[in-house]
Amino acid sequence: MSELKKIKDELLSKFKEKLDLSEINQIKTDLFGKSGKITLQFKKIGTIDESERKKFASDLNTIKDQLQKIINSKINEIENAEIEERLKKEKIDITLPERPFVRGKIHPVSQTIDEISSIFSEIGFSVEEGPDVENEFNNFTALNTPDNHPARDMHDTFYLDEKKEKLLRTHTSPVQIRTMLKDKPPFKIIAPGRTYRSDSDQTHSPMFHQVEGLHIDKDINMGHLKGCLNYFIKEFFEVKKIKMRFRPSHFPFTEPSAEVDIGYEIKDGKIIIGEGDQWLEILGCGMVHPNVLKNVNVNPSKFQGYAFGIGIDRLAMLKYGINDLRAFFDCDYRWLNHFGFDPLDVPTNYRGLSR
Ligand code: 2NL
Repeated sequence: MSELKKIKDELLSKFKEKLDLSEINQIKTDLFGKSGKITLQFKKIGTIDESERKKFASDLNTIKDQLQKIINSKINEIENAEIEERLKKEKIDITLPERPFVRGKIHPVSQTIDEISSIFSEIGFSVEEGPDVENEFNNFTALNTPDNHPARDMHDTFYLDEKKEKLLRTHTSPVQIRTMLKDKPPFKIIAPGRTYRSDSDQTHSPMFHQVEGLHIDKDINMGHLKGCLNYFIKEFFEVKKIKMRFRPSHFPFTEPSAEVDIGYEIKDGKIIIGEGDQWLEILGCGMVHPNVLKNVNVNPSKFQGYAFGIGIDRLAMLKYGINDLRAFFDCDYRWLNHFGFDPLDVPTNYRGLSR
C-alpha cells in the first residue's frame, strides 16, 4: 500500500504547480502508459503472495480510479479555462458590412459548348470527351490519313516528342475513334473540346475549339446527315428556316465529303443568319470512310453513317456578335464581364450566390 500511496502523493504534489495540457498528458503516460507506474503495479499482481493478492488488487483498482478522476478533473478545469479565455477575447462585430460578393461569368465558348451539347442531346446524341494529348494512331492513322498527308506536317501539328508519337490533337475525331474501339455499334455521339494547330493570325488561334459528331447504325445515309445538320443550325441560331447548301469537298476520313454553307445577309450593319444571298461556310461533313470503320473493327458492310466537324469559336462569334477571335483567349476580365454569361440562376434563398 505504501508504494501506491507514494504514487498518489507524488501526483498530488505535482498538481500543486500550474501545468498545461501537454504536461498533464505526460503525467498520464508516466502512470498508465505501457511501462507506466500503475501499469507496472498491475503486472506485479501475479507475483504477490496469495494471502495478500486480493487486497492488493482491490487497493490498486481503487487508487487507479482515484488517480484517473484527479487527472480528468484537472484536464476539464484547463479546457474550461481555455474556453472562458477565448470567449473573452473573440468577439464578433455583427454590425460590420458583409464582404463584397463577386459573381464570375461563363466564357462565351463554354456557353456555346453547353448550347450545342444540349441541342444534340435532344436528338439522341451523347457527349464524349478525351485527352488533349493523343497518339498518332488515334489522330491520323485510324482516320485514313496517309503517312505523307500534309496535315501530319510539323508545320501544322504540334508534336510532343522526337519520334512524333505524342501530339496535341488537331481535331476531336480521336475521341470518336476511342469510343468506337471501346464500345460496340450503334454510335451516336458528339465530341466537343480543345484542338490545336500550328496556326496564328487574326482568324486562327493555335488552340481552338471543335465539336465533331458521329452517327453509325445499320441504315444511316446522307439524308440523315442533312436532316440532323439542318435541325442543329436552326436550333443554334434560333431561326425557323435556314438556307443551306452542301458543296462537294474532300477529307481523308469521309467519302463522299461536303462542306456546308448557310445563307446570310447584312442588314443595318448587323448579320442576319438564315436568309439572304451571301454564303458562309460553317462546317465539314461526310459519310464515314469504310477504311475508318475497318480501323476500329466495325464491319462497313453492316454499319455505316455520317460524321461532321464544326468550329465552335467562329460559331460563338457569329451568334454573339464578337469580331476578334484573339480576345477569346486573352483572359481580359473586362472583356469577359462584357461578353460572358451569367451562371444559371440559383434560388434567392441560397445565401452568398444571389442577391
Ligand atoms: C471540318 C471537317 C470533319 C469529320 C470531321 C470524322 C470523324 C470520324 C470519322 C469520320 Cl471518327 N469523320 N469527322 C468528318 C468530316 C469533316 O471536319 O472542316 N471541321 C471543322
